[in-house]
Amino acid sequence: MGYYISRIINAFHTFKDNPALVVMVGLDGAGKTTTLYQLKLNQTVSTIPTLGFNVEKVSPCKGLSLTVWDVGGQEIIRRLWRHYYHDADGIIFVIDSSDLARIEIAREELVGVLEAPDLEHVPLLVFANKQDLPSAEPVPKMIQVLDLNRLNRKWHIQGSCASNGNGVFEGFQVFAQMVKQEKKRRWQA
Ligand code: G3D
Ligand code: MG
Repeated sequence: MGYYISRIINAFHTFKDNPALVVMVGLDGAGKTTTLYQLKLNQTVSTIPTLGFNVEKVSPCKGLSLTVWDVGGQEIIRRLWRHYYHDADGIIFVIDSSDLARIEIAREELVGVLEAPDLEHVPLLVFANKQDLPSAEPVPKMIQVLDLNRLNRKWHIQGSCASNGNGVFEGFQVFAQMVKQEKKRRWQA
């Protein structure tokens, strides 16, 4: 078993009887599938194609269930997403930090996701991906562009390079802690 996956297993182990349901979204090409691959899945990612809408479902370890899809679709597809938000404990947003042409579209999609009533209080992890590319905007710039400081929820941004795994484990570890705290807060409420 790889070092990283065993660390992620530890991070999510406390959820084993009540898995954290996490949605991972981002524009196509942002690096979601590559990020999943870095979790060193020893199982096939199952892709469920519906009308113009591919959903990947993955449970890389006990305690973590990930549902992944591309945002940036038409309104009709946007309505389908809501079905997947239900009961989510966390959101992971993956963005291509080097794709300046689409950064504004990505920002709008993130705003749309965060407006979903089912996701009102859930923690957000942003992977500012493709940090290896010379044209990538650094993390502080991505915080500014995405206006993260204005969010009224727990969030964390992690610079990453999904193709070599840099930052992927670190991001998941911080995220697991945030999800844990939020679940606990809700149980106590
Ligand atoms: P998606 O699932 O969000 O649509 P993918 O995105 O994971 O399929 O990635 C889209 C393309 O970006 C892939 O290249 C992938 O290898 C590349 N990519 C993903 N993460 C990184 C990264 O951190 N750095 C760099 N340089 N490339 C990355 P292809 O050529 O297969 O389309
Ligand atoms: Mg993909």
